Amino acid sequence: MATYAIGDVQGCLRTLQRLLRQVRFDAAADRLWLVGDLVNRGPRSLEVLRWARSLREGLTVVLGNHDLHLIGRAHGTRPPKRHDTLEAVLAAPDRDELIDWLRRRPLLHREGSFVLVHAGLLPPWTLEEAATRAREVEAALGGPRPKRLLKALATRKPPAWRQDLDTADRLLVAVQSFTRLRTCRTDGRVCERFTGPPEDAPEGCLPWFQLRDDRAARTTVICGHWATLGLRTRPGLLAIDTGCVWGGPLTAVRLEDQEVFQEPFAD
Ligand SMILES: [Mn+2]
Repeated sequence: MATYAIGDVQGCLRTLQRLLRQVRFDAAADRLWLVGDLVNRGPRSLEVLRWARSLREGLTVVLGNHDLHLIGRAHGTRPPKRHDTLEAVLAAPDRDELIDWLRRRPLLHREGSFVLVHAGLLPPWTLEEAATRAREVEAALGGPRPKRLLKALATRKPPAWRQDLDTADRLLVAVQSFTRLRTCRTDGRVCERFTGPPEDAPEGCLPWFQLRDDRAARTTVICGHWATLGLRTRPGLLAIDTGCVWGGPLTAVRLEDQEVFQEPFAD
C-alpha cells in the first residue's frame, strides 16, 4: 500500500490516467491525495469530478480556488470567467451530486507528519490554528446554507489577518490563505496580485513557506497552486504544481519514500 500526492489536475484527465498507470496505482490498496483544483481551464473537468467521487475513501482532496469558483458558479454567486471550461459540469445531469460532494471536501487535511492544503499556510498561524480555521470554513461551506459564504467570497475583499476579526472576515482570510496564497509580507499580509516565480516577487513579498518553519514541527506541507514556482521539495515542503494545464507535466510524490513521478501533458 502506498499514498501518492498529486498536483493540480484542472481537468487534465488523460495526463492523470497516464500518471496513475506509470505508478501502477491500485485503487483497492493505494491511496491518493490531491492538492485541489480538480477542475477548470483544462478539457475534462466533468470526467475528473466523476472519477474523483467514485474513489470514495481512497481519495483525499482539499479544495482549490478553481473548485470554489465552480461551486460559486453552480450556486449563482459567481459570474463566468473568460477562460472557464466548466460548462459541461454545469450542464451535467449529475451536477447537483457532484457540486454537493465537492463543497463537502476539506480545506486542510492533516495525517501523520503531513499537512495537505491547496495553496499554503498563513505564516502567523500555528498548525493547530490553521486546522481550526479550516474546520470553520468547512462547517460554513459544507453545511445547509453555503450561499452566505459563497456570496461573501464573490463580493468582499479579505482583510489582513488579526486575532480579533469577526467570523465573516475570519472565513474570508482562511479561504484566501488556503486556496490562493503564494507570497506575503513578514507581518502575514498577503501579496494578492503576484502570480510569478518567487525571484520576481515585489519588494517585501516572500514565499509563504519561507516565513514558516514547519520542519521544526516535524511536519511536511504538501501544496500546489503555484505553477510558476514549479516542483519544490525541501525539508518541510512538497510543492507539486508543475503546471499541467499550461502544458507542463503532472507530478506525483509517493509519501512513504518521497519518490517523484512525472507524466508529460497528454490532454
Ligand atoms: Mn489554484
